[in-house]
Amino acid sequence: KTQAKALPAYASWKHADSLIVHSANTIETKRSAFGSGLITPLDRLFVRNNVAPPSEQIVADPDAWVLSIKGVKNPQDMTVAQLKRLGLVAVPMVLQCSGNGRAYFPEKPSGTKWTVGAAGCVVFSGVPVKAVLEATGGMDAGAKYMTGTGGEDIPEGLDPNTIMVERSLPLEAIDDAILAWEINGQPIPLAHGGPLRLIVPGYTGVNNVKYIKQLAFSKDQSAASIQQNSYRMTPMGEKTNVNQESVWEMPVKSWITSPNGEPGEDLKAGLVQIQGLAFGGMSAAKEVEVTVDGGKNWVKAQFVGPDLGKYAWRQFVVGMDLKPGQYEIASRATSEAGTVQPEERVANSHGYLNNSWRDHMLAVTVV
Ligand code: MSS
Repeated sequence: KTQAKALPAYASWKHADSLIVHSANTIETKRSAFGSGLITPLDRLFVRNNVAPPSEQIVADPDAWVLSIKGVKNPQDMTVAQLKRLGLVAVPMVLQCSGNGRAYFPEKPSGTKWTVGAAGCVVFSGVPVKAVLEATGGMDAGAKYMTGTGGEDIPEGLDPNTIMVERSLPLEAIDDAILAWEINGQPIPLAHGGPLRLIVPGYTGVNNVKYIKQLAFSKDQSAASIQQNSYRMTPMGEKTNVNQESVWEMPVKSWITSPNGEPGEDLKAGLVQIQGLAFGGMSAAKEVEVTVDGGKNWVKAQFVGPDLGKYAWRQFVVGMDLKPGQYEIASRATSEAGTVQPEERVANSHGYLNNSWRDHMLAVTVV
C-alpha cells in the first residue's frame, strides 16, 4: 500500500482524511467527504494550481492588493479597499475543474486523474464586474473578451506566455461575474485565490482566475498558452489550436456520493438512502433520476436542502429497499434549460468536461 502524500504547506490547514493529494498542486475531495450540508467546507474543498501559488504574504493585507483595470474608458489601478466601495453580492456556485472526471476516460489522457472530487459548492462574495465597468467608464468600443491575469510571479528569462495563468472569457460571462474577496464568509485563503479572485459562475475552474492582478477588455483572446493551446475541446489525435472550442461553460452533471464505494464501506441489505449532487451548469438542476440496475430503470430523486440559485448544486436523495446482491448505481440530472445529462462523454484528447452518467456509475455489493 502506498503512503498517502502530505498536504503542501499552503494547504496544511485542510482536512487530510477528506482529501486525495495527487500532488502539491492537485488535491481532490473524496467522494465520501462532500457531506450533506450543501456548501463544501473550505477544509474539504479541492485545490488545483497550474503553477505553484505566490507567497503567503499576498494575503497578509488583502485590502492593499492592487488590480489593474485596462481596456476601459478610464484605465486605472484599484485596491481591494476601493473595490469594496463599489458594491457587494454573494454567489453560491459550483467550482469545478475542467478535468473533473478525467479518470473515467478510457483513452487515459494525460493530466490529473480526477474522479468526482475536483468540485465543490461554495459562496463567493465580492463586487459585480459590471459595477467596476461602470466606475471606470465602460469597456472600450470593439472589445469582445474579458481577460483576467493571475498574480503569480513569472521567473526571469521565461516567456510569460508559456506559464502565465491568463484566461479570456466571452462578454456574456460578464453578466454574473464578480471580483471576490470572500469565500464561505471568510477572506479567500491563498489556496483558493486570495486576496482577489475573478469568479465566473457556470464556467469551469480554470476561468476563475486566482490572485487576479489585471482585468482587461480586449478585441482578442489572451496570447498565453493556457488560453491558446490548452483548455480546448481537442478531438482525439489532433493538436490543440485556437479554432477548437474553448472550455468555458459547464454542462449538466450529477453523481452519487453515498453509497460511495470507498474501501471499508459495508452496505447492509434493507432501506438505503442513496444520495448525490446535481447541477445544471448555466441553469439550475431541475430533476434528478437514480438507477440501481445500470440504467435499465430510473426513479425520481428528491432534492435535499434549500435552492441556492442556478449556479449552486442541489443535493438529492432517494430511499430504496435493497436486497443482497450486485448493484450498478448512477444518477442522471436534467437542467432547467432542458438538457439531460448524457450517457456518453464527449471524446477529447485532454479529458475535459466529462458528464457521462455511465462513467460516474458505482458498482456496489449489498450483503
Ligand atoms: N488561477 C491562477 N492564478 N492560477 C492557477 O493555477 N488554476 C485554475 C483556477 N484559477 C489557477 C487559477 C484551475 S485549472 C482551477 S480548476 C481552479 O483555479 C481551482 O480552484 P481552487 O480554488 O479549487 O484551487 Mo481546472 O479547470
